[in-house]
Amino acid sequence: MGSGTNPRPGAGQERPGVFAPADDRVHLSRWLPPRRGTLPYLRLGRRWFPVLWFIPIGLVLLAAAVALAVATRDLPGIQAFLARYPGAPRRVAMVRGGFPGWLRWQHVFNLFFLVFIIRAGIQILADHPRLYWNRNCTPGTEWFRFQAEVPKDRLWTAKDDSVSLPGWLGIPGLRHSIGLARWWHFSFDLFWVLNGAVFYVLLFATGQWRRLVPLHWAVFPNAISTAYQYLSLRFPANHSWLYYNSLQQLAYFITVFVAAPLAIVTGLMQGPAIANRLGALSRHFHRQAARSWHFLVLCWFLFFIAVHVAMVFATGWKDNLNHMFYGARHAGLQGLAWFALAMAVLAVMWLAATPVTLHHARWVQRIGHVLLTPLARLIERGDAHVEYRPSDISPYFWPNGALPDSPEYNALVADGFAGYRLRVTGLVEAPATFSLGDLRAMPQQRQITEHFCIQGWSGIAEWGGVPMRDLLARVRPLPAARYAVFYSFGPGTDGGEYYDAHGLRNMGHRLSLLALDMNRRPLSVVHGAPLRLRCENELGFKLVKWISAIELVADYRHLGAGRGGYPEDHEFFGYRAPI
Ligand SMILES: Nc1nc2c(c(=O)[nH]1)N[C@H]1C(S)=C(S)[C@@H](COP(=O)(O)O)O[C@H]1N2
Ligand SMILES: [Mo]
Repeated sequence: MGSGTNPRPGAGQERPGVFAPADDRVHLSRWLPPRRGTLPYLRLGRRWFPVLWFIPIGLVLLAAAVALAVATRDLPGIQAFLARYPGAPRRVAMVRGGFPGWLRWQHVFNLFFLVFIIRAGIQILADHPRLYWNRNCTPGTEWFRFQAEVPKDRLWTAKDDSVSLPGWLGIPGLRHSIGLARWWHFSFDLFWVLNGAVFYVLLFATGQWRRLVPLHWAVFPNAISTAYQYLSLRFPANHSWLYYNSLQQLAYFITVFVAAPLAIVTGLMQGPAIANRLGALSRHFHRQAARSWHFLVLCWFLFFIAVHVAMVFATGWKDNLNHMFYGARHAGLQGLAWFALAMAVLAVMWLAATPVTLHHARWVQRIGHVLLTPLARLIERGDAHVEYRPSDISPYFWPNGALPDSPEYNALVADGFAGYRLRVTGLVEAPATFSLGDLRAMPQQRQITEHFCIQGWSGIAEWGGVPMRDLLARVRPLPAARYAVFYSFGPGTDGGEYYDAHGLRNMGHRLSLLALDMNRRPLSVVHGAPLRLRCENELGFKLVKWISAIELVADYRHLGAGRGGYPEDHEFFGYRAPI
């Protein structure tokens, strides 16, 4: 067991002994049991179609297109078209010097980063294996899923809905391993964006941009001409050393200047701290739209990679590999050798990613934390919030987490929470307990806001209750107090009580709320009765439900495994989660 096994002396003064031991690696026996999803399905109108059908359909269409192109190639009209548009504009701009070293290295880095971004991205998707064009995530309204329909006869939480992936595909494959997958996804995003930024700069500094940026309208007919020539199986001459044909140019241009920026924007827009900054825009370009577009960009990348690699090999693999992996126009097998070496390194990294992540989960979390916390801080700055209209309230709101089932909690439910007392203790001048009546007697605030679950679903609800700033004013934090720790009656996924810590500054935010009501009714047990936290610039896991006590502390490192909360300790989530 790792360093987080035992609560250190003085730990959790408010709730001694509640901390379940959290290890620094993943134990399969203590993780959520595996659950297989379905094959991917796409909804067209009211019917669901298996996505795999589209592969044979696509191949049949491709074969038909090839047959048509072969049969028509010698028709005079076609010949005239091909003569007029041979495959690239006549005054095409050429580059000098072929493929310089920086470009070749960036190409390899880009490939390496993208592979892990894609694998971790699919893992993230598997935590809520449904995509929607509407913002409410109501079951049945998805356009894509790889999970069965949501059962209606029993409580089905978002965690129940998550599915396992094979470890060679996802990182690390386990069900609800999104905490670890996000470190991979975001860390490699960072590398990928830096690599891409250097690429943009060098591209325009060196004239290599001429390869990628179309300068004539004639690229469109020329791209059609190129596609036709490929389909007719008489390929145009390969001039890649000097310039790209119009089809290549368009494909690369879309990938570099459309898909890549779109991936970044739609990724960022899924986080509450960014989405809540967009004001009116977020009404239309909401999280689920961003998520769907993010997935479509993934589909483009997968399609691009498949066609790109196929064409590299079909259009003169020896020269092509020499261009991009050896930097020579014509050479022997050097390009192939370097390519093979890159693929071998990639294969080793590919195979190592999942086992390393499972065995050294805390290190993955630590490294990710160091790389990404400065960015998380930046994103959290300022007052990000969007409030909605009553008509925006979601008809369905996914439930999440394991319900409390202790005798203590059940007794409270049985008497309608009449015996409930919220204890607020720790580094405060005036420790206090509050009954629900006391809390309802304080000034109440109502807010209609969007909930962002880390797993991917979201929903809008109206929350009512006591602003945290008013509660804090009552107990008067001591100068040393820096965090408010929220303890829960509910258990975490791996046993022991759920808890989470929040910086006091954020707790003073206008919309940080101790909620008693959801949609103008007292909280239901499923959604956190009698009391839950709302904090609108953080992901859902930080919004503790079934709150039993609040403790103000100077530091959270002595609590549990010291990462600032239950999912942080046990599921390797990040403490700051604005995205
Ligand atoms: N005590 C406790 N609070 C919790 C959780 C939990 O498992 N236990 N899950 C969190 C997560 S991951 C989310 S998304 C929200 C879900 O709130 P809801 O059930 O009202 O949708 O509660 C958060 N608060
Ligand atoms: Mo969540």
